[in-house]
Amino acid sequence: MTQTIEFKRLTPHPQQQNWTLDDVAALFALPFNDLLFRAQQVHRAHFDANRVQLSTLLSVKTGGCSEDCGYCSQSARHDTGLERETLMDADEVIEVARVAKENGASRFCMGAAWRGPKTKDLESVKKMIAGVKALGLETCATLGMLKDGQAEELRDVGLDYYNHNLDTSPEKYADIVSTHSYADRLDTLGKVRKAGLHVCTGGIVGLGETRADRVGLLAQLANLDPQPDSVPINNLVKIEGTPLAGDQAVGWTEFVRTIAVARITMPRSYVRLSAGRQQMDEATQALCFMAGANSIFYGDKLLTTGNPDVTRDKALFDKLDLKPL
Ligand code: SAM
Ligand code: DTB
Ligand code: SF4
Repeated sequence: MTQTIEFKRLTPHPQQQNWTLDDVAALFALPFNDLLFRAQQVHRAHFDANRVQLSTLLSVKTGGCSEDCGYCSQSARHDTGLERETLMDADEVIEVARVAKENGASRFCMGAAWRGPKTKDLESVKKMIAGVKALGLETCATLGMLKDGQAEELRDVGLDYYNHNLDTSPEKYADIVSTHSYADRLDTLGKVRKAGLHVCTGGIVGLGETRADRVGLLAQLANLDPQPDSVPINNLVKIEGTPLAGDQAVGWTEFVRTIAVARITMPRSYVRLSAGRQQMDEATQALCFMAGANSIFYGDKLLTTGNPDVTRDKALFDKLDLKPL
């Protein structure tokens, strides 16, 4: 006999902010098709399922970072062969942003390989942000940990979003990074929220974490109050010379599940299918969109590694009848 599974029609509901680990684990454990179906229902209750937001990334200060994040090409503690670069000129950054806008991006994200910005650096970054904002783009920055007052300074020159990822579960974090703590990450997110900036925070799949760690990460993100505006889910890009380069990759179904559970637990957030798309086939990307991803990094480069080129992404959007937001 065929088993029929009944689903309640989902209507927009108030944000559930008390996701227990068991709730989140139960979503992960659903049969794959049931999970995707639920994720699509939630997605369609809150978003146009055929529109995807496009963010372009630029590394404005590359390499030589004091931190020891085990996945990162930019840590001074790993021998990855990456050339260090000093902070870019604001004019150069603004020109890259102008081209990104011409190509169809709606948000421009500036990343710096810092533990956090020093006062002098912040002045230069503020010029970049003001210039990018003046082009009519949404602005995002990811500069590491912030001190009191810095988020307000960034807001005042036109910063819209601040990205600061929790990366993994609280239990796993110390295996990945020793130079700062999970509490430090949460502290910066609090400062960002308090300044009224939009919060962008997510994590990485493929750090050698267990499913319980993925559950723990998503429960942390979903229980932020309010929930993050934007949730990047990265698939680890393996960088030779980093401690995590040899880890077993997570299977594509588990990656798609992670996107689907992020969508269900954070119904109003933009869930970004982030790093790792260059290594992912188109069918898996399509499943991620089906699972509720509605944002991508768009442009030939992420920070230090490649991303599908713009023509390839335009072709993929055509095949899937997706339109940029
Ligand atoms: N230094 C700042 C910080 O750590 O917040 C900003 C830049 S840092 C490179 C931004 C995020 O990129 C990290 O938190 C991590 O989630 C992601 N990331 C870095 N390297 C990655 C890799 N090899 N694969 C996937 N995601 C990566
Ligand atoms: C995020 O979650 N992913 C982006 C962005 N936020 C800053 C960074 C991905 C970096 C991938 C590896 C690299 O290119 O260095
Ligand atoms: Fe530095 Fe950020 Fe890379 Fe960590 S993730 S090493 S803080 S650039």
